[in-house]
Amino acid sequence: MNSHETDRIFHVLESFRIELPSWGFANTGTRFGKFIQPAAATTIEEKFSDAGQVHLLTGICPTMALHVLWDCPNGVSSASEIRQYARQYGVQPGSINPNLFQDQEYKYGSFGNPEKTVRQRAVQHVKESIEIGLRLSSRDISLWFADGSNYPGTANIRQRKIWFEENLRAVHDALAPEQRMLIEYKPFEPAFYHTDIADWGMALHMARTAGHQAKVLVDTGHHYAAQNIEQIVAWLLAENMLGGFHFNDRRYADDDLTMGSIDLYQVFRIFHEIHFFEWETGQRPDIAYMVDQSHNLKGKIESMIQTVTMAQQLFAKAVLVDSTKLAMAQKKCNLIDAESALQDAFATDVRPAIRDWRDSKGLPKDPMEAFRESGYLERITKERAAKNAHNVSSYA
Ligand code: RM4
Ligand code: MN
Ligand code: MN
Repeated sequence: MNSHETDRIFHVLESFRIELPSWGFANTGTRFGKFIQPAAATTIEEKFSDAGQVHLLTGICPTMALHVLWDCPNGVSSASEIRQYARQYGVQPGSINPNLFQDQEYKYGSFGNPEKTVRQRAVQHVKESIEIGLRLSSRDISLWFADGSNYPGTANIRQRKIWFEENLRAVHDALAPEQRMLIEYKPFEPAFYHTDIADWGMALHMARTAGHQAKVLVDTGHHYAAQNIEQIVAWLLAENMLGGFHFNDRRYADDDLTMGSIDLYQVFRIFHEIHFFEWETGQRPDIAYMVDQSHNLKGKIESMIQTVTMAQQLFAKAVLVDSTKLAMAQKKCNLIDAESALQDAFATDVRPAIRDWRDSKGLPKDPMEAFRESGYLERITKERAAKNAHNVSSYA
């Protein structure tokens, strides 16, 4: 790697930040069962503490996403406690995720529920989440809806679309000017026939209908296996509608596997579209990079460090694509040169440059090694083992 490339990497790493999910530190599982880890976080304070460790060692995770039902049990009055933990552990509250899928009332949906009182309750919950966001000075409200139906003919799809439009407008109206609303989509699960916001086109429509502070959130696990995610990213960038990502990997469906564990090149191609957009337009899109993973079998903090360092590597590799050469090759339909521009960058070992960047910031060159040497895991395992023997949180 030449010094120009190292400079490029140093430059992009300055601004690359990725948010950690609070639920990634708690005991989670699959619909078949949960495997308890003695070191898993059992309280919101422990989640902040664990996220604080990841940030301390990597330097690029200053925020943690909160799930309202799991992390703010007292609604808006949970805010002061959370602010205190944020101060104590050096990680700020990140996106606020309302929970519109777990209560019994949501059996037939939330924003699309045929029962008006349930729809109102769901809207109220999102408004409360917006208020929590305001009190925590957190900007983004992330909306994921489990709404849908399991059997043909059982739901009025067009009517539900209208309810979604109305309710999304209503909650958008409650946003403060500095807040944003991110709308996530997912093709199936838990609904297995139709999902109300099933793909990026529907999410885009809903975001546009809701108002100018609404954007689309791309969860990389929420696509059919063969879908071209980077094309979706390119289109959303072109439309100025890409609000953020939930990163995770998958082999089959929404597997929530570690980012880059199955298809590194996919993530690289996504980052490339973003860098290429910036190079071409001179604009810096406002994208919230977030992790949405639950590790059932791997150690929670270690897998989070693994994820974050992988994200950083793939982001750095993507910036090495020679955009000038690529644009020229595309224009001339020089297919092999265009394709090689991506492949050459992907093949570059950026790890030495990233280690040097960490060193320049006073961060450990190898965050995983530093974590293993810190004794943190041994300490929390001792402290939490007894609590974890009885404490199982829900799926995340
Ligand atoms: C969903 C979706 C949401 C996440 C929930 C727990 O599949 O990815 O973003 O909040 O899971
Ligand atoms: Mn998600
Ligand atoms: Mn998901």
